[in-house]
Amino acid sequence: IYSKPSLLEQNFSTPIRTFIKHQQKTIIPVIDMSNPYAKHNIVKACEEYGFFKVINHGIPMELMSALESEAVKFFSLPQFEKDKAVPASPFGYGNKKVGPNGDVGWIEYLLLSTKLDSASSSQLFNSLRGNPDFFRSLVKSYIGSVKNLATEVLRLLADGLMMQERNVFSRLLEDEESDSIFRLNHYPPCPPPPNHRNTVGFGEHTDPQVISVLRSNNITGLQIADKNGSWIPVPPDQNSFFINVGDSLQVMSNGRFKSVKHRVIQNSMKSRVSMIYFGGPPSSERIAPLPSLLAEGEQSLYKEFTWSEYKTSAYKSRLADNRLCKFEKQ
Ligand code: GA4
Repeated sequence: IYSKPSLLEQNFSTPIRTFIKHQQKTIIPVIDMSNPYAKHNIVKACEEYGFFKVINHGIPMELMSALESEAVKFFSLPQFEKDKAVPASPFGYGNKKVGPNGDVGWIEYLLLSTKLDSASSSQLFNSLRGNPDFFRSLVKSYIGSVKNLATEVLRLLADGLMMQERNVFSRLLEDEESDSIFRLNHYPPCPPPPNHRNTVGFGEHTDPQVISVLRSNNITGLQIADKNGSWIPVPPDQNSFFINVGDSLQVMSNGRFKSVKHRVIQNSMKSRVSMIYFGGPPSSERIAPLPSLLAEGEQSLYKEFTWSEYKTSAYKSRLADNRLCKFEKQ
């Protein structure tokens, strides 16, 4: 059932009360997972921002900090040791280069498939110095926890939309064939450039998947673009998760939910470390607006495609490109 925004507003007697304040303006929504109104607040946040912070998520801080410190150990190795790791094409260690098409940033990272038991994953972990089995087991429990959080958020989203199938979105991530990715980023400190401009850590882009779950240490850098294209700094919070809508969810909602443009600016003298789970669909999944979300007479804004077609096209694009526009109906 399509709930008209006006109806939703009426249900909002207890709307999103908690916001992150920025320069006297209220912006980034905060979703309290223990609040019975969470489902409505998630719908609203996905519509208005495509981005929100999640608190009372139930994931132990120890797990986040244990993985962070393993990541820090790896990134603190001498460069020649890190260069022994499998390169990030597609999965492995990457330094300064982002993606295959010439994008660069002030960043180094480990990009992993969430299929950690595969032969290629074993090869990757074995190419890392230190204790690969411990590192892998930490990554595994962390991915398990954030995947649960992501699927819970997606179930609440379906609930908030009053959809009969509560798992319409979450099943994509739960599927054995789900093509999800995990990324550990390290933005090393950098001297301010002489022109007083910010150094880009990770250039502006939208995430192609369904949903992304980010956790970082308490160092600033993440910014999201608002409706007018202005950059809004997201105050970091190492105890919480930040969730953003990806291109696939934008399509499934026929543009009702916004795949938020975001970037990371390296303007600090301290290292920023982030870990992001990108929940994606199985390769063969057809990505299209859900019929039950279309109002009477509402047409799909997008041409049909499968996740594998979208990914192929995304990997031919530059980071800042609008990847969905190729799939928009004229
Ligand atoms: C953006 C979201 C994820 O970090 C990522 C990125 C991927 C990469 O770093 O290899 C991409 C980028 C991301 C979108 C367009 C392509 C692919 C770099 C790039 C230029 C892992 C993903 O899935 O898409």
